[in-house]
Amino acid sequence: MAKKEIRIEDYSADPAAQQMLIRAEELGIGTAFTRASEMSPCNIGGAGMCCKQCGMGPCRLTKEGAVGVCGATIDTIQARNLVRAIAAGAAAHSDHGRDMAFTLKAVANDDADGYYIRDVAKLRMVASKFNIAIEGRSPKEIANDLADLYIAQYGQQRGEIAPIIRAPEKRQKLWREHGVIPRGIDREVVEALHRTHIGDDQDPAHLLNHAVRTSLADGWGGSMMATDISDILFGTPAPVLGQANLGVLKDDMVNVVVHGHEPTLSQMLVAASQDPEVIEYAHAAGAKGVNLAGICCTANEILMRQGIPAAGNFLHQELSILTGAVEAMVVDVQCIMQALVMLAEKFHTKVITTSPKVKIKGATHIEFDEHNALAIAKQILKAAIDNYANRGKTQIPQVKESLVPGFSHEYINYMLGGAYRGSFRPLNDAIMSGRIRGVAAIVGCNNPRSKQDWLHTYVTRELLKQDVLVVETGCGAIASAKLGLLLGEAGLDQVGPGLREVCETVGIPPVLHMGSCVDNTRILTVLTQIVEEGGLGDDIDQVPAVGLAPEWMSEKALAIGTYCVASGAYVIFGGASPVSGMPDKVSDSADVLRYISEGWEEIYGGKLEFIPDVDEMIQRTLDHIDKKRAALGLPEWQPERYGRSGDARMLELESMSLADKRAALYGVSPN
Ligand code: SF4
Ligand code: MSK
Repeated sequence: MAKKEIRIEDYSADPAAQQMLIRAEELGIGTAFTRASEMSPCNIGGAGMCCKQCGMGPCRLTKEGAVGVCGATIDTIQARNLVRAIAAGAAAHSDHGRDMAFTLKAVANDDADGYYIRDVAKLRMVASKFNIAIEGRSPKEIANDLADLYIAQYGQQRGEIAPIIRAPEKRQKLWREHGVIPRGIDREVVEALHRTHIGDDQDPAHLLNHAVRTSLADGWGGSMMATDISDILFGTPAPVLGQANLGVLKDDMVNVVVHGHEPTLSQMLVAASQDPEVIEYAHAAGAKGVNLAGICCTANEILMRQGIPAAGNFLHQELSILTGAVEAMVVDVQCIMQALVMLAEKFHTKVITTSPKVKIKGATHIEFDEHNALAIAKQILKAAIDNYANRGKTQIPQVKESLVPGFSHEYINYMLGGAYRGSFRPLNDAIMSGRIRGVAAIVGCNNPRSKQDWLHTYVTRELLKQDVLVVETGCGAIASAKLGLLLGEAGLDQVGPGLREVCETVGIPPVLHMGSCVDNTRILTVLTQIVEEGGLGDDIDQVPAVGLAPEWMSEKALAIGTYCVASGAYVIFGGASPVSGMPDKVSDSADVLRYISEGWEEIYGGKLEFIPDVDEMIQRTLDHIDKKRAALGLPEWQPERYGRSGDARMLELESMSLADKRAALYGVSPN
């Protein structure tokens, strides 16, 4: 059968990406986009029907009633594969949190040159949640205790991890009843690996119960702690002007792209790039200075705090090197493609690995150490500057958009009432009245198996038209940024009338950028605060809200999806299900699929579904929101009731004669 020809426009919805893909084609260079189209996914492994847990396999279960050499059934194999993926995702996020906790400890003990406690208010707020004494103590004393507490969550063997107390009380009780509160973060990840070893846990429901516990160790544990400490050390995000897309790279500057996840590295590179010594060094090399730009979640970390531009999301990592204008791509952990090194060899770009956990053959390794961070950051930037002279022909797409990121839950609380009356009340009221129909969190990665950014932005736009307030994190947020949806009023002509009124009144964009992928915990906090504010039920599963990851690809996404489900949310993933099985061939293969949807819904009120059809994804989101509204006794969504106040009304009045205006405002006849 002839292979279907793929056009560049089918690879990405982003014009900057399209330009770079044309360049790649001209230069005969492959990218993740072309590799994905050349390599079909394995339909056995992809459906979760392959087990390689021991040397008797791999076993591929493709026939009705088939079992592995050890007798494992397809539902056991699928559940095991899913548990392992969730454990890997939880491990990645939580290990990030662990490194942040060690950095906090070092800062508290004057052993981390260049780092400071920037947000003392957040430090005091978080510490007081755990009954750490704050009055009469210095920030470093408090930080030392908090760091000790957080570090202890990893090795704790019994009891409950401390941050779980931040969930609604009813939810905590439910988790206790089902025995899924994590005892210690490392313990749950280790147990996930143990249980899925050959000859261990072979009851799918029991295995999936542990998947929930492991994911909670991520969402209400490692990730939440990572977010807390990032805010304490680098500042809690508040709105700031930024830019996104490859057009942020500069022809006359040394371009350093920082890619990965941990802000300890990227924040220090920001500081070093502004150091007079480094700027002088760049000038001496003939450049105007050092231009720092981010990729993936590290981009979000520095974008939402300092407004450092984002060169793009996950699938932009290769494309940025293809511009020929990147002197160094500095990476730490997670979502870094090995292909970068081979690609960089074709240009002058230096790929610099920095984490003791991540080396890539062929890359330059300059190990980062938080105890000596500023000096190492300067060394990295100088290596990039030295490489400026090797730059050849460049092609930087002149495509970029402005955006306003930085909507932490603290800022949302503040923006809804100011310093003295900060509150979630206006948001709850807007949902209760129907001005806002519900909330959607659209998060997660890019995946070259679907057109880059298209699913993200299509779902976002369609939900905005339906008065659904959208919050975003990770690569999804950068997708919306590239489309101009994160810029105040610029996106308001695309939203429903009720949501528009709210955005105009509060002065916010219709899509709120809430951070990186560990910052999905901010969304958990927002949902908890909505519950605590009152009027929308007494637990997260009652809030008219849905989580979506239309272009997911990483194991971390599966961990995030699962902790959101366990927290009570309906979560929809786009693309292929890793536990789909082949229902036409294997009769029991739908068990796991059913369990993570109907089974989890029965227990937790949230469910996980994989829906490849985008319109169905949107419809199910709206149906769920409306179902939750009805269950709360809220009025049906009636958009025609809104849209005649706020800026729209002011503009309408402005165009009227004085007499008509009086009639409209006071009911006085023009005659
Ligand atoms: Fe096959 Fe069982 Fe070994 Fe898996 S654990 S590879 S199903 S024999
Ligand atoms: S970086 S996990 S591709 S969101 Fe967090 Fe983006 Fe997904 Fe990596």
